[in-house]
Amino acid sequence: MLEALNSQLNKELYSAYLYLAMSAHSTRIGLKGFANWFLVQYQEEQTHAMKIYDYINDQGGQVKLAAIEQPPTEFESPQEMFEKTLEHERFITRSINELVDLAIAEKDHATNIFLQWFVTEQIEEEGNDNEIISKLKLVGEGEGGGNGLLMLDKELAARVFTPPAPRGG
Ligand code: OFO
Repeated sequence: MLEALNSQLNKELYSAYLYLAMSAHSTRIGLKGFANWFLVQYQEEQTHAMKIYDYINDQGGQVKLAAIEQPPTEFESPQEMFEKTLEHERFITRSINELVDLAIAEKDHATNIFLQWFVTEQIEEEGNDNEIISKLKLVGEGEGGGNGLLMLDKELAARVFTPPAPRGG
């Protein structure tokens, strides 16, 4: 279980890295709202990683930090970024589900309960990505797609990072 949790910790750090790369790309192409959305996502992923880090420590396990894979640096379009995001989140969802399966198989009730937060979080993440992809498709199809994209950029600029409640609080 410990090995699988350390592997998930690495996946969460990669998620953060991937969204930071998308934020940088969005800034470069002039979409500040998209850049903000991905920067907030980067911050959220760091909190996911730290939740696992803290849990391993709390359980007296050994945190093992492995190399973080390099994320892509080029993306064809905003839609491609969100399609890649959804694809990645589906991969993370499968990974979390496998962790839950393992916790159940090992009768590790504490880890099973700990992982339920992630199960719920993945529903929200995939839902957000699907919603933005739908909007991007609408924008792409209509005339004056550029205007629609700028409106969506404005909407994504409003996303704010909310730090998780302090531990034990
Ligand atoms: Fe995107 O939820 Fe963590 O990885």
